[in-house]
Amino acid sequence: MNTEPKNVPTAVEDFLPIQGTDYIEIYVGNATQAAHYYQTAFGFQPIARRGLETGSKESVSYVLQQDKIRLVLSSPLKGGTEIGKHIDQHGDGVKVVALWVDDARKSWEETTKRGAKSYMEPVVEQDDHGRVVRSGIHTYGETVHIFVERKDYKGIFLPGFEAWNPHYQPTDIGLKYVDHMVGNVGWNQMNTWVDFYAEVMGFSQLVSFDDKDISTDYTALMSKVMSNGNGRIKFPINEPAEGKKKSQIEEYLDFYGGSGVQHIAVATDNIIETVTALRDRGVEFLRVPTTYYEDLLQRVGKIEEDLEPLKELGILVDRDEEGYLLQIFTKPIEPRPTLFFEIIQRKGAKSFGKGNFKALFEAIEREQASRGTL
Ligand code: TYF
Ligand code: FE
Repeated sequence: MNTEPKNVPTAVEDFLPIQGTDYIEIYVGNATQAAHYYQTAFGFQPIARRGLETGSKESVSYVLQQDKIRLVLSSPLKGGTEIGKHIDQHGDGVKVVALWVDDARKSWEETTKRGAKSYMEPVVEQDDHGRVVRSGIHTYGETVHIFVERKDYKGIFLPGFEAWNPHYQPTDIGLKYVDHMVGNVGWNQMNTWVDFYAEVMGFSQLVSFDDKDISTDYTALMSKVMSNGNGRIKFPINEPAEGKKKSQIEEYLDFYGGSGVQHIAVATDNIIETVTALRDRGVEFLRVPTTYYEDLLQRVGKIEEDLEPLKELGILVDRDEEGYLLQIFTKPIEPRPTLFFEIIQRKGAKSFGKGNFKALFEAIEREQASRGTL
């Protein structure tokens, strides 16, 4: 692993200050049922919606929230739409990673002048609750970033949406914020997108992993983690590498039909409670062999959690110089082996669980083998 900081910003002003992830929009075949899944299984709360009732004739969107995490689930209401084509090409998948900014117009200007391809010129949307400015740029594959400026807005989500407060409101499961979102990009494209985040968005590189970190027996990949100035946005970028077996990244690219978001890592303050609830609600996780737990405490040292529930749930632990982290990965949540979620609890550690790669990637390989795609 290379921990030398690259592209470290000097004292110059951040040209793209970002407050956090504003929302993640997933294009899905059936937003009505997907909303039920994210409420029931993941404990998201219904917040707002847009559809035929609000005069939206082409598409429907449901907005769900859990603490700082906001999901938008969108489906077409007729054939031939942009959303429908996206679903045909990619299956259900992340279209928009929206970033909360103070100035959406400036964000668009600063990034497009540095080479970003515009997705949406700055637009002002208004209703009784104030005004929102949004703009957007393209990133890898068909994925886009939308900049959202909401400092003059008091509404529930965005103009055009109505409050949605159905009877059915399952309890939340303790998910707090988006920790990181990972992009899988095509062969030899990692550095192109690393440069994009550095030059166009002013991010810097936190760490990199290459195929040697991930022993040749395991599906090979390379990864670099890009972060914005205040560290609230972290985007690891993976590319496949040549290995003995078909890279899990290549499998993703084949099924997704190109580059796209591979996983959304969401943070909790109590991973044992959160994962217990997710499992009870039907979410399935990757499992490592129980031998993983035999030498765990020798490897990571003293931890506050009891070993038994970690082992029972299949939660992984890793330590770095600053502390430790606990993490677990869901199986793909779509018919295609593409998008999945990571649940993460950080106890000081700022890293991404490198010590777990071997066990994790072997678990992924077993899944690939069961699909016949290895
Ligand atoms: O985000 C990360 O880097 C970790 C590890 O296919 C990881 O969650 C990396 C690649 C991958 C699955 C997990
Ligand atoms: Fe991750």
